[in-house]
Amino acid sequence: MAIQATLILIKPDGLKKSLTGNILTRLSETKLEIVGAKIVRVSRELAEEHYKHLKDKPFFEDLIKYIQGEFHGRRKVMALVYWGEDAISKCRTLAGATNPEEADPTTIRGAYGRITTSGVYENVIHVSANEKEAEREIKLWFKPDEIIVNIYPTKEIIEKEKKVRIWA
Ligand code: DAT
Ligand code: MG
Repeated sequence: MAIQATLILIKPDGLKKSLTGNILTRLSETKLEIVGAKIVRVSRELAEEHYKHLKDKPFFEDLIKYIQGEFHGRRKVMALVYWGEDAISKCRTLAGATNPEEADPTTIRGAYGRITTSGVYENVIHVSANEKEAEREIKLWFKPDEIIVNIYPTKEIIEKEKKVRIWA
């Protein structure tokens, strides 16, 4: 038994189909703690970095378009960090198999996912697959201050002459 963190993304199809509540309700069965949550506009750069291990796959370009929301009208996903005992396997089990047509119907992907006629796996949710991937992905999607527990070591630096947006 290990205390783990995992990145969860509710993908653009999940948001478009108003499945956020259903998905969060299913994930609450794990009794894990949500320690970070936000809506993210996904840049091409972020999408490519997130899926960089799949760069050579024939479906890579569609995957990037899908996670960027190009098939669902708005560039957004909901990103969450779930934290607690065996977080990764608990969330992966609830999410179900990668191929939504093969996923057990009682899982999130089995219940809500589909493969489009052009072959895109619209599988509603992303869950980090292992601890190494979770660390890489959480650090990619979240800043330390956006997570309310100290999962990974941090450091403080002084940043000068940095352009930031504030409320006008
Ligand atoms: P998972 O999301 O279950 O961790 P993965 O990391 O192997 O699966 O792949 C990332 C995403 O890429 C997956 O959620 C859907 C897409 N994908 C994987 N294999 C695919 C395939 N054969 N055809 C189309 N999309 C695929
Ligand atoms: Mg994966």
